[in-house]
Amino acid sequence: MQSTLNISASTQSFIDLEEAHGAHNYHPLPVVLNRGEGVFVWDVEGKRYYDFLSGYSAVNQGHCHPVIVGALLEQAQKLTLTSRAFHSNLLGEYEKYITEYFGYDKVLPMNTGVEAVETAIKLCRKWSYEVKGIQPNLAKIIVCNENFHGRTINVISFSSDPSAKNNYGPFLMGYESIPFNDLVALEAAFQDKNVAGFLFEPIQGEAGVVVPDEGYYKGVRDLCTEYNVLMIADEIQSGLARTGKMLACDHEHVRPDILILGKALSGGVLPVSAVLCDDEIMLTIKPGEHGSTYGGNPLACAVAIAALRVLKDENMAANAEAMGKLLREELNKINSPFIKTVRGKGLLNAIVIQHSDPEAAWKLCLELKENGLLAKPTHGDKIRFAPPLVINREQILDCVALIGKSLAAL
Ligand code: IF1
Repeated sequence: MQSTLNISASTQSFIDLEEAHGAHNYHPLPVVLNRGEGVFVWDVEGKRYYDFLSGYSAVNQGHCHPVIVGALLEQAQKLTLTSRAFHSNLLGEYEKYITEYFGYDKVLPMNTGVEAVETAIKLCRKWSYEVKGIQPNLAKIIVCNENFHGRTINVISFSSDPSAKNNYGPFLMGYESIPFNDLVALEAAFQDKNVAGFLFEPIQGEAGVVVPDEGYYKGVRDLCTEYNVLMIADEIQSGLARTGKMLACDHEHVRPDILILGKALSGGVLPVSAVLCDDEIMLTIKPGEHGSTYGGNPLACAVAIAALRVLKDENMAANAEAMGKLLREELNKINSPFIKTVRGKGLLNAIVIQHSDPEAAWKLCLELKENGLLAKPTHGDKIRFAPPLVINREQILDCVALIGKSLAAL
């Protein structure tokens, strides 16, 4: 297939600026965006695209959702940051709202997803020494092969992805990795009395949208309860209505001991993350033992309340469930020889490409771009299809037609 790379001079000039002055830590698709609204983004040439990545599921509510942007603009003119050295009028209101929304005693507000993962790890370890009674510095956390939980040195210490950890050593200890979706391996790991917690993504995003077997979450919950190990669900990508329920764990009515949120907690407007758990765990951290300059800032509180409210007010989980089912059904009807698998839950989906050309997934994404749909390969042969949760039936059918047309060009 000839993937035409007709990049205009204007687009190229923006790309050249990044190339000259920015770190080369990404390899983006050759498109330069300057506007977003709902399921659409526009490039500097005025061309419109369906966004099938949604900012890696940070824009679940749709680009520039008016209610969320409205909350941002209103609060930005009042008070944006007090630091936690002083109280603000919004932090308590936000904390009440989000803890009642998810049914936990307390929340610890942070900013990026990986900061929330680090916070959850600190809470788990502290609880294991001060409540469970594990000997100091012996706490072990079980993680899954092919995990992705962020990019700090501690978190990549337990990554199994060479590109995420190569030449960043020395790494931190206290982690053991087992296969995802394997309850036998999990119970075997729990025989070690020093296990404090099990950190997992309910659906593995970066690994290419790997959905576990029915009953996995329930099995994890039961084993964690039996062995007094904290069930730590990283719902940064799978949460907030993305998989057709408010949380992926809701598909099996399972309640993690520690819930980690990020990304769409702000609707893609600014970094907001959170760790929720009950008092027995949360109150092991005393004043001065953890913090963050921006954690819980009033601007983030206002934005997060709005972002959470619109998820419910606009029934985005139900729409994600219905539109995701339609998307997978219609993709399977394309019956392309190049689609090996279609998989996902709600609007967190991926296709696995089979083709003699190792660059086929990338070339397909270039073709999709030409046809007005933006998506990006993950780990070579998988392409994530995760549009904003406000997408409607007509738009899904339109996108499937674009995908079919692009596949035909492969
Ligand atoms: C990149 C994808 C990757 C996450 C889960 C924590 C974090 C993420 C389940 C950290 C972040 C982002 C990071 C971004 C690409 C994207 C991603 F799966 F979403 F596509 F990498 F796997 N837990 N995921 O997915 O949150 O600190 O980034 O706010 O780093 O390239 P963060």
